[in-house]
Amino acid sequence: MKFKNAILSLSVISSLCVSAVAAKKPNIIILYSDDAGYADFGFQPDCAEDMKKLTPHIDTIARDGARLTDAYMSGCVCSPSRAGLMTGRYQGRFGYDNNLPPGAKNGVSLEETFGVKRLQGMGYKTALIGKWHLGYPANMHPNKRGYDWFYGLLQGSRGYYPMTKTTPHRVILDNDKPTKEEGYVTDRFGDAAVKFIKENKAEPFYLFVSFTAPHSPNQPNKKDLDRIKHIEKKGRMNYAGLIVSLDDNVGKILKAVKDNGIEDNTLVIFTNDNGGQTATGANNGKLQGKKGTLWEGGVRVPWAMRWPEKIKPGSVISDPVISLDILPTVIEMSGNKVSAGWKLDGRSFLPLMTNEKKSLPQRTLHWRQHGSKGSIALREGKWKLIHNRKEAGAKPELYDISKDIGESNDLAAKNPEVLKALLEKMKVWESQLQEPLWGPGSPGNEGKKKKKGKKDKKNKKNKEKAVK
Ligand SMILES: [Ca+2]
Repeated sequence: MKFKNAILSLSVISSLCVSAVAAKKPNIIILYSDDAGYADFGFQPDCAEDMKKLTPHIDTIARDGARLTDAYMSGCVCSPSRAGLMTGRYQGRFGYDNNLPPGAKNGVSLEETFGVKRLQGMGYKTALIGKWHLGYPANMHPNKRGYDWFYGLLQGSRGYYPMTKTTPHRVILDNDKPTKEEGYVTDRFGDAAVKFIKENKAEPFYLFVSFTAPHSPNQPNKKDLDRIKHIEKKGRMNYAGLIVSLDDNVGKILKAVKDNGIEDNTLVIFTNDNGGQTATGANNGKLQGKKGTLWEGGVRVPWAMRWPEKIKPGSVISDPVISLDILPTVIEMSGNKVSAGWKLDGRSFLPLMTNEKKSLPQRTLHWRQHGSKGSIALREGKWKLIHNRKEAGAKPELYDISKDIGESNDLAAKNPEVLKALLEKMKVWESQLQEPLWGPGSPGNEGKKKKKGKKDKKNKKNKEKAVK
């Protein structure tokens, strides 16, 4: 009898241990690049020839996990895209169609709750390393929106080398304290991420590494010049240098995850904030358009993710996924439920990661920029509808994205019924949005012409002085 009781106790203890292990919440790491090209990563099937060997570390994320073929951001430029991802809501719902100008008094409305704030309340240790670009006022600071630790810049970009003259929005802050100008910026962010992982390995954490690379200015690390010398065009070569450093630092972070023994229980997502900026050297491959447009080249992004416990190595996920889905996925992974009251726009892609499902029910994805007179687009199944309303006389165009990823063959005239139904959906969605709170399309901003001379002078004044 005693023996039986002992066996029973042992089994109770062991089942308690099992449930304790099972209950350990997974860690989340989001590695976010800035303005990178769709064809500029080795893991992309149509990777540009000159970049094929430059991203070995990022490529391992796809190799050891999954590559997404139809991944999107909710915005086509930096700031709105981040606003959507971090709140889990279409940013147009709170007037965030446009980029946030340097030093603006606005930001993400204080009525919106950042997803990370919810995770903080669910026992996650949270950090944002790198670019913020979601509000300058003190009450919109990352520490106020749910990040325990902020190590980065408030503005949208900065020089990669120490600056002789910095500003409160460009300097790298450690929470609210300016740090000394030293080191190469991408390395500083990689090192900070490693530090955070080491210090927080024992608890579930949510780490968002918001690299500024490869956003301009194109200032590669001098030590990397040999690795990019095969690229002839100078702009493209220097851009590639930013990518090389990004990849090295992703490698550093992946190594820290392994060395700290948390690899199996950590989801790592690598993606990019908007379409590639071809003007500064990015290559979007077959996609039409670039950053700042609603063509696929403006919103479709490279995306790889790894989670050894759940994702089978070498998986390919082709069901469309949008950045708005990250928050509901992470909430589900943490063992919690999304509340209807949060009014999120995305849905969890957990069943796609675990291969429980190959696809989820069809839905409609939407985009808009510059308010009700700006461009608007949607995707539903194989169809992409785009209306560049800013161009005089432009009509809605319809593409079969499954066969025509480059959006070159307009099928609107041949499919009037599809066009009509999708236009109606577009109208219903748009009726739920606010006009932009600032910038193009905001009240009082319509028809405003840029004062070119004055603006150029201002830009020159603000130009960063990088010390190399
Ligand atoms: Ca960007």
